[in-house]
Amino acid sequence: IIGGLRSTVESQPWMAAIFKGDGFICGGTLITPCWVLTAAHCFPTGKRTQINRYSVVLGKNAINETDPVKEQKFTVSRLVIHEDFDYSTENYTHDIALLKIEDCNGQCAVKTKTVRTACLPPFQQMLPVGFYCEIAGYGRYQKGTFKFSRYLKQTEVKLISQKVCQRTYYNKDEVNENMLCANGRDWKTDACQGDSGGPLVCEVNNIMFLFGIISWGKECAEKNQPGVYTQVSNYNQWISQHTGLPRYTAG
Ligand code: 4AZ
Repeated sequence: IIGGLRSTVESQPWMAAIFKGDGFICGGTLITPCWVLTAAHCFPTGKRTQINRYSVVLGKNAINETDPVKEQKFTVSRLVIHEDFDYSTENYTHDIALLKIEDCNGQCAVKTKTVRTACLPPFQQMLPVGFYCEIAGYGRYQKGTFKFSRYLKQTEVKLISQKVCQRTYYNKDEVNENMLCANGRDWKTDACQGDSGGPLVCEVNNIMFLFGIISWGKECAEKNQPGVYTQVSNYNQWISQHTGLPRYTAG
């Protein structure tokens, strides 16, 4: 996250950190005790992904430190990458994947002060243009350096109209109705490399809903180059089909 603030898992308790071996690769969001939603492009496609190399940590404030009181650690028992996600098209449509998590006793996540689910928005719900939401991640924190943040960060971003995003900032081949765009105040704050897969959550009636998955963007925090997110409310059916969740879950 470029700009914004240092965050804590207490304020982003749905935040998941995804690792391949010992290396941090992507963010994710806990949507049920057993399932984390993330970006498809976090995983190699083509060959069969080896799920035994991945792990997920919930309740993590700092990437290089472990806090056994706050954290819950899991292996991945299933990885579902969207069938129509295709790297080779150089278009990130359907950038969505699900991880089923399981601890060493075969259990899923337990709700605590630092671990909690985010809700899925109702099918095809759209928020008004200009609505402020928040994003969080452990990714790059400065333009110009490739270092990832040691600590979880968060920032506020404002939703942009799809048409303006397609016509003014990007083009129709790049941005489609399965994506949403958002920019930070004065284009100075944004998601960046390493934040992919993480949450864009919006508060509606005091409930935090996962409206977006951090997906891509040209550069980070550059004027007229908004962050692009997977539009989660287009995927309720896909999510329920793979997790067995009801299509609309609030609370
Ligand atoms: C990335 O590479 C990435 N500025 C994610 C988000 C943005 C740019 C790049 C948005 O994971």
